Formats: sequence, C-alpha cells, structure tokens
Amino acid sequence: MKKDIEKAFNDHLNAEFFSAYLYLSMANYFAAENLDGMAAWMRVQSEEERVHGMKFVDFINDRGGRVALQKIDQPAIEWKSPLAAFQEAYDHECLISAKINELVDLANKQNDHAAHNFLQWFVSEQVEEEATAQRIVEQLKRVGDNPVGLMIIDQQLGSRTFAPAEAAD
Ligand code: OFO
Repeated sequence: MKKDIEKAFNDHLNAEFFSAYLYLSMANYFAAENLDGMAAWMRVQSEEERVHGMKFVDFINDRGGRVALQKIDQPAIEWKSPLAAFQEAYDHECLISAKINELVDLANKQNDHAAHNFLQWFVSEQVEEEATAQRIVEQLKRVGDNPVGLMIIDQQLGSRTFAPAEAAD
C-alpha cells in the first residue's frame, strides 16, 4: 500500500471513530433530556460509525499497511436543542462525505484500484447518511416547539436497532 494512501486512510479512520464519539455524546445528551428514542437512535449510529472505522482498519491490514491509531478529539457534550444536535450530525456527515470524496480522488491519482473499489461502499453509504440526518432535521423543524410532535419523533427514532451485518453491508 502506498504511503500517502496509508496515511490518508489512517487519518480517515480517526474521523470515523470521532463520529462514533460524537454520536455517543449526542446519545448521552438526549438521555439527559429524557428523549430516550433519540438517545437510542444515536447509540445505534455510534455503533455503525465504529463499524465504519473498523472497515478501514481491516482494509489497511489486508493491504499490508500499518494502522496507526491517533488521539480522538473530545466531542461537545451539550446542544441547544434536539434540532441543533441533528443539524450538527447532518453537517458532520457532509464533512465526512467530502473527506471520502478526497480519498477517492487520491486513490484515482495513485491508480490504486483496490482502494477505489473499497471506497465505493462509503460513497453510497454517505448518500444514505446525509439523507437520513437531513430528513430528521426537516421533521424537527416542522414540529418546532410542539412537545407532542417531539414525542412522536422521539418514539419513531427509538425503533431503530443495531444490526452489525447490515452496518457493514
Ligand atoms: Fe461513517 O458515516 Fe457517518 O460519519
């Protein structure tokens, strides 16, 4: 594996593990707000991000590279409102999509077909990640300060479960 791809992949797996940290922190914020459905949704999201990070770990190892784990930044612990938290989640996913696109550009520049192929899973995944977060942001905007609306969204989000195989497929 070429050194600059190895370095960029190591940096990116750190970003995926930071995503896991960020969503776990949001889960704790929602739990403190007694929004248990949103807390459960964020916990599942955090687990998925860990799976994403591990996909990079496995790929680097499989290609004979070296994984160098880096320090994970501390995420925020409070948000102004559920909408503010989900808006940040959406913005964060857009940032991750941009990083994935940069990795694809690098893989193409280096003529690394295996890396290019590996990254296509993430290109598709990011479409879903952005769409899901954006949908929740729009729903929260629509209910505004209506507590009944908030409770309905909370209940709906609470039905999400973590399926390790699906998270990796
Ligand atoms: Fe790994 O998709 Fe979100 O960050």
